[in-house]
Amino acid sequence: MRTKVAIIGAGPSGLLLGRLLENAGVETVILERRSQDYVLSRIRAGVLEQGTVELLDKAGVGERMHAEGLVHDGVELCFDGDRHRFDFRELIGRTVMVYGQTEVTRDLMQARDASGATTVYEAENVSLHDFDGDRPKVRYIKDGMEHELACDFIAGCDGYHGVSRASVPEGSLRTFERVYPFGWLGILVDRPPVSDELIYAHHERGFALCSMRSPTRSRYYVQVSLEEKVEAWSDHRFWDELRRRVDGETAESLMTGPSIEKSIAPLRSFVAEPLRFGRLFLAGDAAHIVPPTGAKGLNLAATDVGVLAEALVEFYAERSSAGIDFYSARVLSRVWKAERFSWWMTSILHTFPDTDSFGRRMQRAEFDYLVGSEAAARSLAENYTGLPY
Ligand code: RFL
Ligand code: PHB
Repeated sequence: MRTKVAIIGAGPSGLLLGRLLENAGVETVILERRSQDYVLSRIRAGVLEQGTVELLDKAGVGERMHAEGLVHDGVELCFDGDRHRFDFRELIGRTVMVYGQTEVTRDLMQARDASGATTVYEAENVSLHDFDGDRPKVRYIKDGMEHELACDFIAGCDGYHGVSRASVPEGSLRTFERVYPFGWLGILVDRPPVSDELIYAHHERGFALCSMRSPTRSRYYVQVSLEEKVEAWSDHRFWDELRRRVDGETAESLMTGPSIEKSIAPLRSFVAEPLRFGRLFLAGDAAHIVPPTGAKGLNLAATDVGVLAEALVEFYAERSSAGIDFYSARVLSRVWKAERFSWWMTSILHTFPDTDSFGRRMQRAEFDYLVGSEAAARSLAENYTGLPY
């Protein structure tokens, strides 16, 4: 088999890249380790920046998002029970869209299936070869048979644990990492959200987040230690803990119910540099990880592949390598700013095991500054709704 761009991974970055390239007449094949149903069963991000919404529109997959997604004008931050609303529309004239990653992925999969482009699910033992020359190849096993896919370029969109970054020769990659000493325990529940907008709460018992997927489906998180096991958290225990961390009014209005999903995610900041090795490109979680506090992971993945698609289309249309040569630097400058924002949101909203009384006062002062200064509030708004690239 032969194609122009071999894409490893059918998460949001691989599927969106595939869609943008196919729309421009650049043929792709996607190789995904898991089944389609498995990919759709993962519950992850919930907030789309305006730029991500625009990119999904450009890709021609925005129809259901606009019909079912919820436009949010702002968010609320709550510090030890004091709640304050930040109105992004008023502050900077921008908004975000609440539409789950699962739905984005479903829309992209349906569009790809309808277009007839090739996606190989349950592709095992994917391995990358010869991307330092002009004729890269990808080998994989499907239904017990070995296959080889020849291509012009390989896009590594296979997440943090994927094979693409691991295939880069040692010494060619520099990595930067911070692992946080806690995780998020999240539940999904078929009950209306407690508020029209998201509430991010700091409490001495730990961070909590009230989020949503639709007017009838809510997503809630509490910070837990890394030693916690999900089995130790009955629904009852979860609701009790959440109530203690938010303000009284929110605690009283919570509509609780049986969880339909419950899992713990660790928090990490990670960046690999550079993002191009010959004819291999890294994009999305394969290239960088942010803690979810800033709601940036999926949005960074989308901007990466927006830039990469433009560069590859330019290569085929104009035989110019200017775009692909600039890909890594262009993407990384935005990635580092999102890393900064996600790290900062995480730092002020969570309880760290080694935070002393001075550190706690600094967290409170950050909150009071945001509440009291329009300049600080505008900075929060521009970062949360997405910096330009
Ligand atoms: P994905 O979604 O991980 O998709 C990568 C795909 O590659 C496949 N794969 C392979 N395929 C072939 N061969 C191999 N060797 C392969 N190895 C892996 C995988 O099966 C998978 O289908 O990466 P992508 O597309 O870059 O998308 C990134 C986003 O998924 C990610 O940034 C966000 O979901 C991060 N994230 C969150 N971001 C937010 O903005 N808000 C959130 O609330 C939020 N919650 C989360 C998250 C990530 C989580 N992870 C990674 C565990 C919650 C969790 C639990
Ligand atoms: C979510 O709804 O899963 C969500 C929303 C905002 C975040 C993180 C997660 O910052």
